[in-house]
Amino acid sequence: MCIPFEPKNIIVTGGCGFIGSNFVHYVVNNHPEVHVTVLDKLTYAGNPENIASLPKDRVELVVGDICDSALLDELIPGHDAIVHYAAESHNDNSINDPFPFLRTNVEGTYRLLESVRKYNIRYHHVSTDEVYGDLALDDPARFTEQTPYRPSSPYSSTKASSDMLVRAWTRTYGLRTTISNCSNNYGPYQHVEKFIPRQITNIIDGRRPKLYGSGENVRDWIYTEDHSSAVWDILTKGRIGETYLIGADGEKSNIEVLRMILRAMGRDADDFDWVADRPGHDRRYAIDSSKLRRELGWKPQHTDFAAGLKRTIKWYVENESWWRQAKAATEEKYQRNGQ
Ligand code: NAD
Ligand code: TDX
Repeated sequence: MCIPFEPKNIIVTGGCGFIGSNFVHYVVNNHPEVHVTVLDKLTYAGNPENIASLPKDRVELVVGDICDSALLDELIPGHDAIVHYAAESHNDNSINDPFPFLRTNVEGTYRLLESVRKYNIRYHHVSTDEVYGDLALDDPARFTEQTPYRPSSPYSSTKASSDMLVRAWTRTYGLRTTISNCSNNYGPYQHVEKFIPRQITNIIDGRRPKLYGSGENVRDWIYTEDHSSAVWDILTKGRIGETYLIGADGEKSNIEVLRMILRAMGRDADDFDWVADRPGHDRRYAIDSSKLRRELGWKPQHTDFAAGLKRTIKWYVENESWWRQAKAATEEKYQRNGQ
């Protein structure tokens, strides 16, 4: 029988990004006894507005780099857990310029692990299903915790490397860690470089959405808040040294998702452009999350994808000021790539 871990002071790295900030909101809303220190470098993907509405006595923002060991030494004492979200997270960027991915995703994780070792605090590592590579479109299999690592992109190879560091530091130094590998997240506050927000904001701007390759690639979608509740359950109830896959049975092809967006926004389902494919484009991701459900009793709450997509579209329509600044530069970058 596992005794639940009851953290009071946690550090959330990358807490101004899309998923990290959702987790901060989740903790503030559901666990009034917990104080959160967000450590975020505020790269192009980090926006302090994402957590600005939260009470200052519950959430403190420290602007800094996870690669800065001196800062970690200052920050960590007095905290009882780190939940590590900070990363360079976009596959297309990793293909154009892999180095920032090596630095933040690999060196950053190394720096954190060394500090965790020094101060002996609980560590949860947020990773991705992409470490397992891809599945064929007609393969009935899904990823499990036993699937061998086979990353395809510079991004996923750095995430896989970071997972390996966590496993090695856990076994060698006895750190108290867990790892989660989650499928594709969607919802408000996602950067406009990513598939769903890019298409929604293109339509708002009167541009045609852009579909890579054949459009048949499959992603397994989960609403961000369900990812956050799963990470909380793993942090507090997960078995030390274990990996848990997080997914909500949300497989859909890209063309299916795009047509749902077009219809929900009152446009013709064929009103989009086919563009150059992503090099090495993973075909299909699919998660079997039965270990997490069985062991920790976790269940996703937002499984109606059409409803989640409508909420997400509404948010982008109503929060143009949040994304407007990033849109032009993002599209220029895509245009240079023929995408
Ligand atoms: P994001 O790009 O929206 O946010 C990343 C955050 O990390 C930003 O706030 C950024 O400023 C911060 N950051 C980057 N480098 C940093 C550094 N060196 N030091 C401190 N902060 C730094 O990413 P996201 O989509 O929210 O993803 C968060 C995590 O979840 C990542 O680890 C990612 O691999 C993982 N993940 C994402 C998905 C997805 O669908 N987006 C799915 C599974 C797992
Ligand atoms: O304009 C586009 N057109 C298009 O067809 C974009 C931006 C993407 N795509 C395709 C590529 C993918 O098959 O849509 C799919 C989703 O693309 P992304 O949003 O870039 O996500 P993906 O590459 O699947 O990776 C995401 O999920 C796993 C996150 O970005 C990662 O951080 C996470 O680890």
